[in-house]
Amino acid sequence: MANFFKHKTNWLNTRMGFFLLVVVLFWVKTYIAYQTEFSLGAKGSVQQFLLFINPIPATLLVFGIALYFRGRLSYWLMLIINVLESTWIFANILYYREFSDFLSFGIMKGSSDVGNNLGKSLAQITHVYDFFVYVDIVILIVLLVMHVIRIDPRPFKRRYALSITVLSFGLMFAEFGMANADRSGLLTRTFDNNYIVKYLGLNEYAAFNAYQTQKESATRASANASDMKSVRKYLKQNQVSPNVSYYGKEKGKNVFIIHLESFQQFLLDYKVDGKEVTPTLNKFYHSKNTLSYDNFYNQVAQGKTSDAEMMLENSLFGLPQGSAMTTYGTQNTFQAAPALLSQKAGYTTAAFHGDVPSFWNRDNTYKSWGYQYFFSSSYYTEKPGYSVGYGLKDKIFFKQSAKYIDQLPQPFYAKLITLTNHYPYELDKKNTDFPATKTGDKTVDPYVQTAHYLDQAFAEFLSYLKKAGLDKNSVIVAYGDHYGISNNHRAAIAQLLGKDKVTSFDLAQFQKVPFMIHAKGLKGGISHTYGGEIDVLPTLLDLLGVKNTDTIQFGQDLLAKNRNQTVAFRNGNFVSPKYTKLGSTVYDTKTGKVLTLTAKQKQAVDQMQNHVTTELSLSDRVIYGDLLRFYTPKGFTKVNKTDFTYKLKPAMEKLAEAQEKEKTSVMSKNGNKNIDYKTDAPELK
Ligand code: GP9
Ligand code: MN
Repeated sequence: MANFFKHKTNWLNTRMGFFLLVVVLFWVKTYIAYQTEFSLGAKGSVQQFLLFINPIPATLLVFGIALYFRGRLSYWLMLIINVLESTWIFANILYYREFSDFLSFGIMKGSSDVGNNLGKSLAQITHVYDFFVYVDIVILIVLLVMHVIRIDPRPFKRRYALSITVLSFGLMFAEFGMANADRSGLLTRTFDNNYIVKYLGLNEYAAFNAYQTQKESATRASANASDMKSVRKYLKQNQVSPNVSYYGKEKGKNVFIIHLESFQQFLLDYKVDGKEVTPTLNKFYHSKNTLSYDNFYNQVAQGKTSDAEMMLENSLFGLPQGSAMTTYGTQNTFQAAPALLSQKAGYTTAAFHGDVPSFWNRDNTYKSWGYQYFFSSSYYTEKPGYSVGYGLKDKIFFKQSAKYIDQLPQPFYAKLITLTNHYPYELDKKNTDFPATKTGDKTVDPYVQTAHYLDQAFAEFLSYLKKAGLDKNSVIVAYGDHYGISNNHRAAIAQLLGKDKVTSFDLAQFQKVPFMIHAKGLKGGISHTYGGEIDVLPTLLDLLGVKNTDTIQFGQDLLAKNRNQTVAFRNGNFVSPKYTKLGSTVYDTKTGKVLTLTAKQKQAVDQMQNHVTTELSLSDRVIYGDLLRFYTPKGFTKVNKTDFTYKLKPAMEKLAEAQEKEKTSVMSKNGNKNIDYKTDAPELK
């Protein structure tokens, strides 16, 4: 064996030869770890290819440092770097096993209350085979010690070392270019750590995370309690009193938040070939027991769904860039809907979503928000054909969610995030029984088909609620998170709206999404008040009679009489009943005409702009500075993330225990049987 090596592989006795051997072994090892230890979800040839090659650039760069050093030292350094790099993989394997996510520097610093209990469980989750990540190092050491590979004492040319460094940077840029072409906004929108590792690799992820953590902790460190004072002062000045005829009217009822993915207001009552796209939602919208809004706007930015969630459950705006859930969801202190409702009114709180839990960092953020349960992909049965795009098809998702809803002690707060009506609006033939629109724009035309499918799924869910008796004691909130058709499709939008062309004003109005609150006996009707996602939490809390006068919320109850109807878009533009301001242009909201302002009008518009800019920047200050750590409303206890686990087994045990203790779940009241959920989903036949 030794002879074989000596004879055949003289090149291994050169510095470059040994370096390449180290790099290749490390590359192969990383790739094996990718495939066996992480679920990165590489789909299609581009992603598979990037996953395969992505360890190379960083490995060349980092291990290449050793080439700048002489003789033995250089060999030593290669091994030391290997130990460090392998330990990074090792630590991530363990962390991922427990949290389905990669380690972040914020967590490693163990700063204050993040404590993920990692230390305690480390021994339990380590497997013997995990140490395989060190195998190549052992082999290399043996080969060197046995002199199978000889150390090359000759000085290594600086030029060559430099070439390797330059090459590694070149490869890194190429890799980033390809990744960004496949997933634009990879680093600016910060969807999911899995994505960064899948596309760029573990080292690049580490570098990006270190940069982000450093930026965050700098702003966090410079913030102080007096910043909170100015926020509170502002909120106090802008406080409105709730509507007495609605305050507390729905006290103690269960709450369903139905997140209608990418669902725009124009879809309601919209017809294609004479057929309603969403007959059930239309009925729901017009019901005398539904409070509906026809001037309700989405206010999201790059964080899309996550921005909507942030606003809905915290009444804090998303950030101008990236996703607040991803960047601040793990570390920051929150006083979100789930925590408020469970602490102040004894609610069980649960989120449901048919995608992986790491997307938008939900698995961490939801703990910070106080969600007791998060039913995500691992809780759902997955078979070929069950999923499309990001995850489970809505009909299957709702059906499988019901068996968990049955088990929640009442009252509960349950958020169900649908998925099928998401760009690119793909759906198989057997689920498509609705005509596409005929604008000729391929992205736009199938939108109504997936919206129709979502409507059918919603109809099935409503039938289930009725069957379970939940229609009587629940408030059902349904809302669209953001646009489905982006502004890049002007011509198609014009056709959909039956206009010759659309102006910027039309596009701003196109940002309306449904917002509906339904409950048995609730005095409904379509309200024309202007509002947006930021206003949902105060509205809901008032309806439930949960005190929120001392909470940090930037929205206002939509039912309040004297509320401010200026709706901020995240870029500082705004809509109001009178004026719509987009950039420097002001429109008359009633007619859509551009206005030349009189001095008096200008004063009014300036005042509104001032309001918008102030609320956005104060909300940002709360998130950037983690200001909620400085202020806890009376009767509220800071959320402790370690109270929650979203791992299937322990979470289900906890739920069983809670059910046994409280005996208020639908199942407890139904002879411990699930409600029979009816669906016409062809996959389940
Ligand atoms: C993914 C889903 C989609 O889990 O929520 O998010 P979006 O792309 O709409 O922001
Ligand atoms: Mn969305």
